Amino acid sequence: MLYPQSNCARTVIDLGGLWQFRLKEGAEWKNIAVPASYNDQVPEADFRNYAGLSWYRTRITVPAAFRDQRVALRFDAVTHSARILLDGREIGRHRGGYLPFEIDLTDLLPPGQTGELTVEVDNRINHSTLPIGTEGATAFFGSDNPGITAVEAGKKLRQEKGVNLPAFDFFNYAGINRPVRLCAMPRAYIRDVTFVPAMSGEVRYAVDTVGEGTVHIDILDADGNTVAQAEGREGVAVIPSPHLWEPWPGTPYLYTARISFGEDQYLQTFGVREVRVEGNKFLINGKPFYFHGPCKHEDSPFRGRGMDQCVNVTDIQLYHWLNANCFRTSHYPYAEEMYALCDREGIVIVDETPAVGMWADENYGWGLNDYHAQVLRDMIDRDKNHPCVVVWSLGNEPSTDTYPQKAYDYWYPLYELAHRLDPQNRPVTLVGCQNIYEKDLIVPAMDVVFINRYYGWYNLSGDLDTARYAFRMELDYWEKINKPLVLSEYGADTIPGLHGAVGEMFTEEFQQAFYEMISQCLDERDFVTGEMPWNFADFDTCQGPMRAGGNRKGLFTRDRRPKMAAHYLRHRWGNM
Ligand code: GCB
Repeated sequence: MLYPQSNCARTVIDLGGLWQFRLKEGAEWKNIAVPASYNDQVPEADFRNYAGLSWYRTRITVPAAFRDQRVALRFDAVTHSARILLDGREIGRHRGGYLPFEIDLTDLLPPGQTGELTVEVDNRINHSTLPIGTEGATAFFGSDNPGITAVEAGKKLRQEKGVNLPAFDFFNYAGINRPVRLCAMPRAYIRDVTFVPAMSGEVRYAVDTVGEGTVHIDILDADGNTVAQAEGREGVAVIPSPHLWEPWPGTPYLYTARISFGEDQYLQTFGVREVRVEGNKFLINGKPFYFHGPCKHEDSPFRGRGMDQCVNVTDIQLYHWLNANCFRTSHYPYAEEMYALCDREGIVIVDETPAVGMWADENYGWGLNDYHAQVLRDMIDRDKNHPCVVVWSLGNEPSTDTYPQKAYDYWYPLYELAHRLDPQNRPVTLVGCQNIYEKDLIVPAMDVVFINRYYGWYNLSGDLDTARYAFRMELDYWEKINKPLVLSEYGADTIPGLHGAVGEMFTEEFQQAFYEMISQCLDERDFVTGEMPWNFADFDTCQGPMRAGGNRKGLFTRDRRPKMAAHYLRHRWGNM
């Protein structure tokens, strides 16, 4: 789905601002900011902990000037599912909280008219959603002491109340998290574009259109000069001696394709770069690439998971400060603005579906296969043209060792599907949990092995010498698999300002010593192609006995102040 664009043929009206919000049936309507999560905008426990349907409303007008145009209402993300009503009548629905959807308004609200728009939001998570909820059975942290009569009775009561218990470690922020826009374009229009550039300068392309017309393409360099042209809905344009898109610290050179179709026009940026796995190397433009940068969350004070360009820019500038070159969109696709920014800044992205929390049981995958495939399809469709995206991640930390064959049967078809869907055929991974790795069939079957490991934190806690010994032993195992390996999470909760001459867990000294120890193990191995600490910044989670004010494994605090370990990694990565 194309990102909304204002140009000589198209107009976009941003519908962000103050809307009205009702948390539940019968509650009063309150002012609420859009886009942003609703949870932290009102200081009431209900807003934080609510599980169920809520409603947003505002009035929208289609300008009279949009006569004879196609008009669409575009939601970049409503978490986790949405029902859209116009003057009380349902006009659309969408399942899934991190990808865009569009409703054609052309015949529903004529130019010059105003209507009341209602967005019904459902924030509930369970075995039929991505990310997954535990269905009230067990909280993510805390064992809920199975078997104790009174605790079991409490769990039952909790389940009846209808609470959200995430099977994942980030706060279940909900609402209209990303922009809402009214988009006008000619009736005969460009529906989608696909670009597959090669280092030779050959750019394969396809343009999907609706209505009558012919397609013409001009490819412009960064100075606006036309360097190639093509005619027709698909074909090849050739850029003579192209500038390559290179990740930081190289130059992330971007071209723009100006696509004309009848009266419509769309400008698509793309980069000329190739991504490939060869033996145990990950290659960008034929050169070995070493991933080094912390994983992220979309998380900031007040707005929760709400899109904010200022936060995005600040974060990416801090990646530059860190001398980092990448992140993973743990644990869901991010706002489209972030990918466009990373295209320009040369920050490489591992793009992840929201499949997190898939624990093992007899009924592995809870029948999510088709829906998961749809989400993967929509994510690849949305992000396929971004040069910054170099790996697709099918999901995070499913159980893969309790029912190894069931896990393989669930995930392998998704792996194949990702390869079939992606016109650029990027490498695919599934991020593995710390587990009985010898039993795991699916994680080693990926193009690049991504493993999350917490030696010295969740296990062998605090004893970094023993942790080093154990981690080295596991690396011996992976060395034999002979694929590129990325340590895709490792980290230690750290309270900023907590110090110790002897660095114990939670001190800044411990966090730094932990990273020094792991770095030492990684530096010994040739097949290791990346290190992605957990996490860029402290972030909000649901409350629990292991979370004091959220997850504190950030290299930065939640308000983006560096801890000691950030200085250490900045120095390490600066010397790479
Ligand atoms: C993990 C998860 C991540 C958690 C992290 C932690 O393995 O992938 O979502 O936040 O561990 O800090 O426990």
